[in-house]
Amino acid sequence: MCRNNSSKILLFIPMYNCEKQITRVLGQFNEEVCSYIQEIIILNNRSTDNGEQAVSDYLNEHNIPTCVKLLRNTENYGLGGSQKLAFNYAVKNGFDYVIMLHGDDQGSIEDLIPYLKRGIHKKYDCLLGARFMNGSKLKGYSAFRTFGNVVYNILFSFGTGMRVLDLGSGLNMYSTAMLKDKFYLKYKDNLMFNYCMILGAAYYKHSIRFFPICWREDDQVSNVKMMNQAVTVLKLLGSYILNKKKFIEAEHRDTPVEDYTADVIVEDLYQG
Ligand SMILES: Nc1nc2c(ncn2[C@@H]2O[C@H](COP(=O)(O)OP(=O)(O)O)[C@@H](O)[C@H]2O)c(=O)[nH]1
Ligand SMILES: [Mg+2]
Repeated sequence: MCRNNSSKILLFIPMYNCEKQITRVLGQFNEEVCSYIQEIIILNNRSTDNGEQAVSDYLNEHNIPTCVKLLRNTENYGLGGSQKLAFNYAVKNGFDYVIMLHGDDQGSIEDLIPYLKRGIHKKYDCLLGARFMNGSKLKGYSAFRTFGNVVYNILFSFGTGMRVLDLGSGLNMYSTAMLKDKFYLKYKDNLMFNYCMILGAAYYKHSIRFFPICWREDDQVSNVKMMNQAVTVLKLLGSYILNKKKFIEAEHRDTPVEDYTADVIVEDLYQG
């Protein structure tokens, strides 16, 4: 039996080569947190480490008080591809909201709980975790990296005409009502998917609320190639500003994927 609350909420954890951190992420799902979440899916994006084993061992030894599934993507779809897969899954399975929490333990689901408690998520299309606003806490980020992010937030704020406080943290929540028409399918499949989501939100005038989060970088390995990404992101913003409609309708993937699919590896049903 799965949990039953007023809104049906899916939480997904994109996992790629983070076997050391993933069990710490799973350790965040205590009774209170799980009282808001009907199902957790861990999406293994074809990791080359033992993340899957770490997850299934953890599930054997611990009891997470909600339904948990471990899925393995048919191919490595990139972080954006995993997000699309999770969005599609949420829409198809009748969830009202979908939360993303990165698998490498940089953030905490606890930061979102006060908003769920007060039902604030129901008033917005997106609740987006922000690393660079009043109340946020950063650990292990260099001043240069923080500065760069703040500059990009300002550029995107000008380019989109809405206040952008983070272009893509690892803790976000979306309403599936807004995702239903799958406007995101042609966005980039890599780490730049979230930048496209911000531009899409500006175009479609989604209602967004940023909320402060704690974000740490201790033993995680970031796959972001900073300089390379900085240039590509600017080009993305430039092409949006030049022709918004064209940007929204364009194919942004290098290799379009017909269908984002995954196999269920472990299914841990909660006997509430
Ligand atoms: N880099 C990368 N991360 C992925 C992929 N699929 C899922 N992820 C997860 O996405 C999250 C973000 O990736 P990461 O490299 O840590 O980027 P950063 O934290 O934004 O610097 C992590 O939790 C990864 O485990 C993928 O194909 N590539
Ligand atoms: Mg990370």
